[in-house]
Amino acid sequence: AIATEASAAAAPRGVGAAVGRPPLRVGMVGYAFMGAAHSQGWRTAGRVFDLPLNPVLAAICGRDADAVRAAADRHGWAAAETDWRALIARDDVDLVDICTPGDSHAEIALAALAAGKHVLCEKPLANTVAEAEAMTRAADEAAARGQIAMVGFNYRRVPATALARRMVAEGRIGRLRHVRVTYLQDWLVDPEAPLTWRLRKELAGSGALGDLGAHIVDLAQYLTGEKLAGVSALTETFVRQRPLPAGAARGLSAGSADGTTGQVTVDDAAVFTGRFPSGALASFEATRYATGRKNALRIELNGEHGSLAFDLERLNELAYHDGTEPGEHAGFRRILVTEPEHPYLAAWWPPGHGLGYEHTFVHQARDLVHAVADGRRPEPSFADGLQVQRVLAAVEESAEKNSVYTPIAP
Ligand code: SOE
Repeated sequence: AIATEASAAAAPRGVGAAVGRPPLRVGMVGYAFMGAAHSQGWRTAGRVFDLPLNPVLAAICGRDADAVRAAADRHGWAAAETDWRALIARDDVDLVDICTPGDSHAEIALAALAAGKHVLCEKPLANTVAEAEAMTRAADEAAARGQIAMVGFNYRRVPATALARRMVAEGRIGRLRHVRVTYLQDWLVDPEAPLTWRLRKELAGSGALGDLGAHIVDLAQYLTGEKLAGVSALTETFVRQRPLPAGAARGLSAGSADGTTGQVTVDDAAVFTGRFPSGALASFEATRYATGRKNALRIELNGEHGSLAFDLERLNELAYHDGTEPGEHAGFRRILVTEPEHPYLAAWWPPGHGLGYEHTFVHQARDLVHAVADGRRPEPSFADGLQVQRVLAAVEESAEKNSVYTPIAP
């Protein structure tokens, strides 16, 4: 046979590897930004990675019949439902993927686990610690029946952050002293930006704290392998009244104002410091008001023997300083994280042909499929999601008390 240009040069190593394997039939609730990102993950994982089960996009669910049908067609889902209970009841759904606002996470996850389904739930796990506790209890009971429950902290699945985790665990930076994390966006800088669901406590739970802070708390704890012992925090809501969206406001800034305003009931920004059990100090900043910063997640770890730094805007790179090198040639160097030896990358493109944001969702789907096939508790588990929720609650409590140091139950 004559190799075509596509097959000879461009095909990723694992193309089609899961096709023909037993199916893992996914039902997804939600079809906005995260729904699109997760669809991409489910659609692609089995075409790139050699998976034991082949993800099948069985059914997608949303309240608006026309919109969910259009989303099903656009993203490749076989069926569309308008009631999540009907989605859970379907015999052709093995796993329920929850991509809705936080106010419905607990109810959907509990029902799905009770119905014998595996569950993937977007972050933050829930809107309150009590909900997250109930979800974790249900996940533990379901685990005994062989069901899997995972929370979607996708930034663990950037090859460079996974490599950083590996390097910390190998002891390459030694005893940890500092963790410095910021997650900066600017989509609320305009005081006329509409009051979408993300700005309403009853729907979103909290603001920048739960949306962005949850990511950086999880990432910091994942990279260090430690859980925060306590925090001191400040939060602020800079603009307290905003125009109400006229229609259904989707995404980060869509929707048009009709003249009436409503109250913002969540934080716009959260700044906090924390202590790890090892004695390392951490600082965190999560904001939607960092003018010019679109999705800027940065983390730096300083240890006794070296440092690691990651910047989501350069996600194929990891900066590493080996402090044991002679001062003469020491300094941060850039590791281009595109080698087949790096996490996730053996299945993708040749070295130097980088990945992007969407691939974190492909890797998330890949890892979850393996966990389901192996009957293994995946990470991050619901218990991990609950612990992050406890950190968020401690941040709120500390901020209410003007930054009083607030311990976090282990
Ligand atoms: C909006 O702030 C948002 O989409 C978050 O909800 C996501 O979790 C983050 O990855 C990107 O920004």
